[in-house]
Amino acid sequence: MIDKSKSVKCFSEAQKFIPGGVNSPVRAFKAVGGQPLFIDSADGAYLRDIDGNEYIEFINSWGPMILGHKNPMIQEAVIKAVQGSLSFGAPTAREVEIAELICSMVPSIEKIRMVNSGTEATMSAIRLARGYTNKDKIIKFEGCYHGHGDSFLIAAGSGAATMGHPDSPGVTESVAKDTITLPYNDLEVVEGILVEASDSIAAIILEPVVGNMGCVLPVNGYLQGLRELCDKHNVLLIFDEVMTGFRLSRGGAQELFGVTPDLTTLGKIIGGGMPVGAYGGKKEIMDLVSPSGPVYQAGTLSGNPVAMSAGMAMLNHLNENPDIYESLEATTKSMAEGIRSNLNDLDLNYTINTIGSMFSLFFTEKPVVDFESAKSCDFDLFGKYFNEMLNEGIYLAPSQYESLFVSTSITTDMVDKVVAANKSVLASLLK
Ligand code: HOZ
Repeated sequence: MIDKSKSVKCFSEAQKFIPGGVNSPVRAFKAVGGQPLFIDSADGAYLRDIDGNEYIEFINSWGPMILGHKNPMIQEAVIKAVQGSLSFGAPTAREVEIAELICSMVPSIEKIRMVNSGTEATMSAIRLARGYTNKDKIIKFEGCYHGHGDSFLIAAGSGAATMGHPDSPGVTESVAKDTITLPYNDLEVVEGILVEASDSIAAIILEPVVGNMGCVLPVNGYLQGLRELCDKHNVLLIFDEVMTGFRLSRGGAQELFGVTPDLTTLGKIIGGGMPVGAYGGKKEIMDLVSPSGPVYQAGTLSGNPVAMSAGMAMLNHLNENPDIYESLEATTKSMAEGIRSNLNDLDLNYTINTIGSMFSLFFTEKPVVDFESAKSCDFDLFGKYFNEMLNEGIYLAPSQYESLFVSTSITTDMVDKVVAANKSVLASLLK
């Protein structure tokens, strides 16, 4: 057994001063029945905890550390920016450069506004959609997670589902009534609602590939079908690409699937891992944002010079090295194939979903295509599996409702280690 005593002590201290001992719920390991590790540092594909244990990791700050930790290029950019001060609350040329770069990389984005988190991005995007269409309601899908804005904490995935509160107390009835929740991957049900009520619906928001009920892919034609329905019924289509943006391809899921949303929300990857979010889309819609238009949204730390510099280094690198995506996909596929062949030798119900560098192993025999099927997993087995993998030095996402993210720092040897650990852990759990 590895020594986690410093983490144990830190967690007990943390619980005195921080609700649940953590600043974001999934990290508490509550769903897997364990004890959270307190991280000291990370390098490449390795996380190091305060007890000095090292783990090959697949969280990567929930996506943005696509180049692994301590990337020298990004660190250099940050150090240089810090030397010029931490924040101005006034415009910088760097914001213009990164806006131009993002507009050139993401097909649907003609104008973009920086904010500080994915949550801010989605809250602002639906306000804008309401301002543009003069309609109040939005459609979201069960198990999709769009941050912790009130309108989205209804049938929400990620930590909300993990903690057993997909509908959060504190969200007023009057807010909740403006969010229509529907099952993911079912076009017919969307069409039914739009035929009935499109006069009151401003936008459909979704994760084009879901990362927050585990990794769940859109079925063939689903994204195209939503695009057509939105056009037909005068409803905006918003892709929440906080997880998929710059991860599935340079232009995100929208480029991969060839479907152009009206608005896109982006997250921490555009800050190279620093706290950043953004929303962007068609000029005609974005020009309604203040000060060019009346839809208000603001923030002193928006476009922060340090975060913009880190993001610029990251995005330039991804833009100039598109082969990264093929190699990330190859690594992820080889891990998935190794695990599949292990599991076929065991008496175990499972489903693997993978796309690009996103990956989920679900302990269910059902294909996982929506929240209902994700809920059918054996969560007890997942908790045991997670903790045993941790003991083997492999840090997975501490919830069945989260995707794994592969970074370019994962080597073939590491994949072999993960596949071997997966086999021995599951064989012993199923004995
Ligand atoms: N809700 C995040 C993943 N989908 C987890 C955030 C965190 O704990 O950092």
